[in-house]
Formats: sequence, C-alpha cells, structure tokens
Amino acid sequence: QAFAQNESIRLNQVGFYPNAPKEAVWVGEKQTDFVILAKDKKKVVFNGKLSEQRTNVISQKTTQIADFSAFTKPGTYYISIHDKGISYPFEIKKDIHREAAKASLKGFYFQRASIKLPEKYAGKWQRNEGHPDDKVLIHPSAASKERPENTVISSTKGWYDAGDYNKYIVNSGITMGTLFSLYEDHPEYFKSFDINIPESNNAIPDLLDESLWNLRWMLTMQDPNDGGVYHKLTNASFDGMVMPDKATKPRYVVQKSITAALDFVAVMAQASRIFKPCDKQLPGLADSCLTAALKAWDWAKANPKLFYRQNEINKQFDPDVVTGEYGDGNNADEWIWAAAELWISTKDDSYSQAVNLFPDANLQLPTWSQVRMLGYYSLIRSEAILTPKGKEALPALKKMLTGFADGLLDGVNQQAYNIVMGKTARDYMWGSSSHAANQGIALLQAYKITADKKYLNAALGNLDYLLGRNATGYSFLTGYGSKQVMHPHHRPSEADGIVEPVPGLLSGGPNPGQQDKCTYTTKIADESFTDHVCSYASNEIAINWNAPMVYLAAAIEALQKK
Ligand code: G3I
Ligand code: 9MR
Repeated sequence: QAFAQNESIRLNQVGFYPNAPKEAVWVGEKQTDFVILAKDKKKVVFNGKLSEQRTNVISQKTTQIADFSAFTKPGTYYISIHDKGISYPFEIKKDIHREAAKASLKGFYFQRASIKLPEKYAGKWQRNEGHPDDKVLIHPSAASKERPENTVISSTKGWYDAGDYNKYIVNSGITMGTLFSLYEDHPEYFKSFDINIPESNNAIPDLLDESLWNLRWMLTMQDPNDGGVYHKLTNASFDGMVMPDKATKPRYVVQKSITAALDFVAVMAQASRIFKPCDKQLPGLADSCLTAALKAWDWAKANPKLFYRQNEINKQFDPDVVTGEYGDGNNADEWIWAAAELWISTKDDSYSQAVNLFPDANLQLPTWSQVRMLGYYSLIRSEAILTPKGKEALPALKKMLTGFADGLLDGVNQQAYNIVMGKTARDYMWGSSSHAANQGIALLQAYKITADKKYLNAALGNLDYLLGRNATGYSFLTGYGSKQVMHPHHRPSEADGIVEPVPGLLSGGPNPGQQDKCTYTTKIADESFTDHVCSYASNEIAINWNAPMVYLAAAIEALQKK
C-alpha cells in the first residue's frame, strides 16, 4: 500500500541532472522526512528531511520541499514519504532534457502547413498534406490598387499557429525571434541536434531548417508593391476538429498592420545575419531577408497608426473574418525590437536614433504583444558585432536585465514550490506555460551576463515546473512525464484517431480566465486547468509557447555541458 503512487508528490517527471539541484514538493499535511527508493521500490538510497511548511499564497495549500540535490548517482528512482506512498518514477542522468528539447523542436515539424508528413518523420502521426495555400485570396480589407480584392496569391508553407490551422504574422514574430535567439546564443550546441526532418541531412542545423519553413512563408506575406505585411492568413472562421487535409475552406490574407510589419522587420533583420554564413546553401536568402526588412520598415514609418482592428474593420466586408486576433494597440515595443535588430544587422547607428530604444526600466516578460525584451536580448548577445555606440549602451542594459532577473528571484524562498513561476496568481494567464518558459529565458540571460549559477538553477526550476512540479501535477509537454496531457485543443491530435496526442507540444497551462467555458473543477488560478479538448483557454498548444519551451530545455542542456 505504501507503494501506491501519490500525486501529491510533485516533481519533474522526466528527471534531473546528476550535478544540479533536485527538488520535489509535497502538497499536504506536515510530514518530517522522505527517502529515495531504488528502481526495485525497496532499497533506500537516500534519506532526507522535508523543509518547513510553506503556504501557497494562491490556493492556501501547504507544501514542503524535499531537497535531494546531494544524491547524484544516475539511475531510476522514486521518492517515498512514509505511509503516503511514492512519487512517479524519475531518472537521474546526464543530458536528461535532451529528448524533451528535441521533441519540442520537432513539434514545429508537426505544425507544418503545405506538406505531407510521412511515417519516416512523423511515425504514427503521419498525415496528408494540408493547406497548400497556393491560391490565397486578398481579403477586401487588404485590397490595394495593385492587388484588388480576390486577387489570388501564393503563400505556401509556414506553421499552423496552434490548435487551429491559421497562420498569423504577429505570433510568428515572437516565435521566430525566440528560436533564432536560441540559435544565436548556442550555435555550437545545434551542430549536432538532429530531429529527423526531411532536411536533416543537409549542412544546415535542424533548428534553422525547421525555422526556414516558416521564414519562407513569412516572406510571402509581404506585399511586394508597398512593403506592407498582411496581419494573417486565415479562413473566415475556425474549422471544426478535422484533419488538415479536410479543412478546405477559402483562405484569405487580411489587413496589413503595423504590428505585423514591425515584427516582420525584426525577424527578417535577424534572419539576414543568421543566414549570411549559409550563402552557399541558400544563395541570396540573407540579402533577400534584409531587403524585405528594410522595405517593411519604410512601410511602417509611413503607416505608424495602422493597427490591426479585427472587429471594426473586418465586419464591413464579406466575409467577416473572426479567427485569432492578435490585436495590440501599443506598438512602442515592436518599434524597439525592429530597430534593435536592424541596428545590429546593418551596423547603422541611425536605427538607434529612429526610435527611443530605452524609454524606461519598466521591463515586461516577452509575449506576442510585448517584444521589447527580445531586442534587448539580441543587443547583449551581439556585443562583439555592435558599433561603438551600441557597445556604450550595454552596461546599463545588462544592469537592467539582471535587475529584472533579480526581481524574478525575489521571494522564491517563500514560494510553495520553491520556483519563480507562481509567486502570484498574475502568472496564470492564457498560455501560462509560456510565461514560465519565458521567465526561464530571462533568468538564463542574467546567467549569461553574470555567470552566477543562481540564475541557471532558477531557470531549471521553471523547467521542473513545466514537467510536473506544479499545482496541477501534469507534465505540460505532450509525450513526456508520467501524468501527461492527453487531450490538448489541437485539431490533428483530436481528429487523427490515435490515442496519444502529437508529441512535443506544450499545453497552454492553468488560466483562471476559463474563457472557453469548459468544465473546470476549480477556480484556483494555479490549478485552473482541464485536460479536455474543449479547453482552448487552458489546454491549447501554440507555436509561441513551444518556442520558449525549446529554448529553455535546449539552452539548459547546452549550459549543463559546460
Ligand atoms: O492584457 C490583459 C491584461 O491587462 C488583463 O489583466 C488580463 C486579465 O485577464 O487579460 C489580458 O488580456 C488577455 C490577453 O490574452 C493578453 O494576454 C486576454 O484576457 C486574453 O483573452 C488574451 O488571450 C489571447 C487569446 O488568443 C484570445 O485572444 C492569448 O493571449 C493568445 O495567445 C490566444 O491566441 C490564440 C489565437 O487567437 C488563435 N490561435 C490559437 C491561439 C492560442 O490560444
Ligand atoms: O480553436 C480555436 C482556438 O484556436 C482559439 O484559441 C479559440 C479562441 O479564439 O477559439 C477556438 O475556436 C473556438 C471558437 O472560438 C468558438 N467555437 C468553438 C471553437 C473551438 O472548437
């Protein structure tokens, strides 16, 4: 009986590095000690004391921390707390998160539009090609003299945004920026990081090959006539829960927007420096990206107030377009990100004057609508190639980013799970898992600046959060952990008739907004999650959530090696 699995012992269900912190969390009435059991569930290999009790400020539940960092021997184990039972199994092993890192990058392959996914790469999740997108209509909201309404354009490739089949430039922006930044931060690590995609055998790292699938699509979203960028490529309304090849409604590009244009500038400017060394394999691509960026920048300067306005504008036309909005009425941060990437890639100081790059010290974690820090991460990463004026800006910027990370660490020693994520209920918004991952990235930036391991360890804590050390007990990455998400709001996973969802996708996570009106068992913010396909507000997947997951897992892997 004592060997019954007890879900109240919360831990990273994938496992731990031999020489990094290892913690589990007991949620329940006060206990005194714990042991680690070997794989046979009998032999005790470690004795530990539980910490003092802590109170979860969100749920008022009490917890205790089981710290077994001192135990370093590789193997498979369980944590046992007296008569309470045992935890899920976990491993201690070098490279423990490499598989999850690879799977979450492979998750993007599964999101590819305009291509068949054969068994060779997709395994049992093989599927037909969906959405060729070679005959896309100019929606009347996007019509121009050169491209009147219903003009047909080709806009193939790209990733499906999420559980739906539409493609949105704004959300592609932060996604690409995050993946490109991962590459720029750890280029060596990606020299051998194959994820079994059709391009795996070429000379380009798979991280870049996969990103190219979406980059090529993004390039088609620019109107060559004026440089403006369509906000999205979409159906008029969301599809039912069908496979991609069964979703055949007409596709439109809709409204050009300032936020789409500026995110596009940033991505293309960053791409231009990343692909420059690949000129032999991808002739002209880097230059085309820079040209596209400059053209969109000029368009943005001429149209700074053209925000995407879904409700006011689309309904004046037929058809009304009511899919994902990604509406954002503040573009100050998009200007900063775009200008920073252009400044780095062109080495032209005028971009640092065109925009107020450092308006205040009020940093906010990256989300699709808040991209300022992406520009800052790029600046500190690019120290070696910045102009003298750029270098001058760095000391203050580094201080600001480190200060932000210190703010994240502040109070962790009181937090119920001893992690950064979840110090307040405000951390639980739509896509809260990406918030945890983005906190991890911010901490890793501070680690890069200071070499102080407390930041690296805290980032690892947030990875533990995502893989099970949280108030729901779920591991939020499909296919990984003992208590897995099985019913994400993801059309292929729902429609393909295969029990297991497509692997390597990060579920959005707890969100007390409960906008989907599904049935939840609680309103408590950090538990407000339901593993049901109806729950797009807590259990959808999205590319802008997967990207920081890839970043966090892969960067931690890369850094553990050093
Ligand atoms: O900004 C306010 C904040 O001030 C307020 O305190 C908070 C309280 O709820 O809400 C914040 O706004 C939220 C906004 O996201 C910004 O985070 C909204 O409530 C929330 O409804 C909104 O959710 C967005 C959702 O679309 C609905 O528009 C998600 O961020 C966004 O990730 C999600 O994206 C969808 C696409 O539209 C379609 N494809 C799937 C994708 C993922 O679900
Ligand atoms: O599937 C859609 C998901 O991608 C979005 O995040 C969500 C919110 O915009 O909307 C989902 O679509 C639902 C629609 O909004 C309402 N009818 C049910 C749809 C889900 O089947």
